Amino acid sequence: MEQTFIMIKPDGVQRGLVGEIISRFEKKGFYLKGMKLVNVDRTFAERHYADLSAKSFFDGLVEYIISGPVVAMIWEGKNVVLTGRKIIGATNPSESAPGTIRGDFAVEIGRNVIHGSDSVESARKEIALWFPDGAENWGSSLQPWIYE
Ligand code: 3AN
Repeated sequence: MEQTFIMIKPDGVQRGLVGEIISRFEKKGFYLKGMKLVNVDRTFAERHYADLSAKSFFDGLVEYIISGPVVAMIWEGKNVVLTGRKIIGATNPSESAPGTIRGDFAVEIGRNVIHGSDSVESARKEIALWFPDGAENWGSSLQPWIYE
């Protein structure tokens, strides 16, 4: 089944939003397949955000991501990449709808609490970068109540 990479950024960890965010993905019906609290170094952060290296905000973005521990996760489920982006909300919190994570908990684009892969291909690359040993293998006995 489809997987996505979700990262709770340093502001989300420092503000005590880890449980709230995990809860939203769990309650939706997605499965947590990998999770770690980790401090990434500059080189790693630059690799994660390599596609944005030409942007004016790149240096600030890297500083932000290395400023404290992040929670890196693999979530699995039907259409989890796209649905995960909807749960997260628009990049700029002033445009993200109430009810989304950024809509409910963020004000600034440069402190927007959470990252989610933007495509199945990005998810594959990001999971390989953050979880080189892959995901955990477990199935839930409740699956028939969520998936046909
Ligand atoms: P998303 O995280 O919604 O996929 P991207 O990939 O365009 O958005 O941007 C990655 C991250 O870069 C954002 N989460 C945000 O932290 C930061 N970012 C994007 N645009 C800006 C901006 N204009 N100013 C500052 N930071 C930005």
